[in-house]
Amino acid sequence: MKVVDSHTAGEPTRVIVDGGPDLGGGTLGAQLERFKQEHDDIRTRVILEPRGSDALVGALLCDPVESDSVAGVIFFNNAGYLGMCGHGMMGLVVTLYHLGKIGLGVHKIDTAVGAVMVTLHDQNSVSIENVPSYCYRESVEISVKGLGLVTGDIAWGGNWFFLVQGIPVALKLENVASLTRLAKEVKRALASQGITGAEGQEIDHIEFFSAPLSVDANSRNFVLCPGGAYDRSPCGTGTSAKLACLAAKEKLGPEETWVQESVIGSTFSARYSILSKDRIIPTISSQAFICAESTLVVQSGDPFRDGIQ
Ligand code: PYC
Repeated sequence: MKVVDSHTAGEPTRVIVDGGPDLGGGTLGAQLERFKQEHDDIRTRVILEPRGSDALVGALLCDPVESDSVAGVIFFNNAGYLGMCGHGMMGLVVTLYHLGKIGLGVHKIDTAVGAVMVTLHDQNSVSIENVPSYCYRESVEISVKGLGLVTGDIAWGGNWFFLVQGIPVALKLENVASLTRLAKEVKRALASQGITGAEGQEIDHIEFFSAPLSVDANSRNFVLCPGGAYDRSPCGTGTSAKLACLAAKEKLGPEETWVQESVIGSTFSARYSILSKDRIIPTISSQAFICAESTLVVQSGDPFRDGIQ
């Protein structure tokens, strides 16, 4: 299997460019379901140690579904499958350019949750127009072990997020272990108190916010991903969820710039346009860099051929 690795603001993406599973066509939602049911060993082989790591997001390059799209993609990680992934989409776009499959300019890419318009400005600089995003519930109170009463918003940005401002631990790299523990408690509390996305979906991303460290940013975040790893980037879908909440509270106007800083200090620049009364279209910009072009090998007798589970 041939893969190309990149990172977007520090968060890694591995694109399967050749030798991936044959998912037989149809919508990307149907192909994702077939991937999950029939080829989950490929997900674990690509993502888990010893070939991958918990932080890695995988992207299976697929044929486009819509006639004017340049590619399709299915995202996955150490825990399962993602409808959309912002940093991963930027990684995919620089990968397609690196492989000579697209040029600079505007392109459309199909995902399992809808088509996404992307603009490649130069070999590393990408903007993505994310899927419609919205704030589902504001100021939801939950009781969390180790934190007490916590108030947060629930929003969709291509994945489900619980967004909390003001955690009593600084959003710094040296606090990642404590932040991860607290975010897991928040996730557990949401599940045990029956708090879900709009149609009962699990809220599988937890996002903490604080004031930024850089004078050029508006906010700093820490994002817990579904498999327990933290996002090294400011999280594309998480930044989209944040914009949806800011828009709902009239704290950021259409086309105003919001700079979101990650827990490692990398940034995404973001803005939105209005789609309808309660839906926005976020545009997220950053840089992604190619790190490796590799062939994943499985030797006969390897007890960890499908990853360390
Ligand atoms: O950038 O949307 C994102 C993302 C989701 C999980 C990790 N990164």
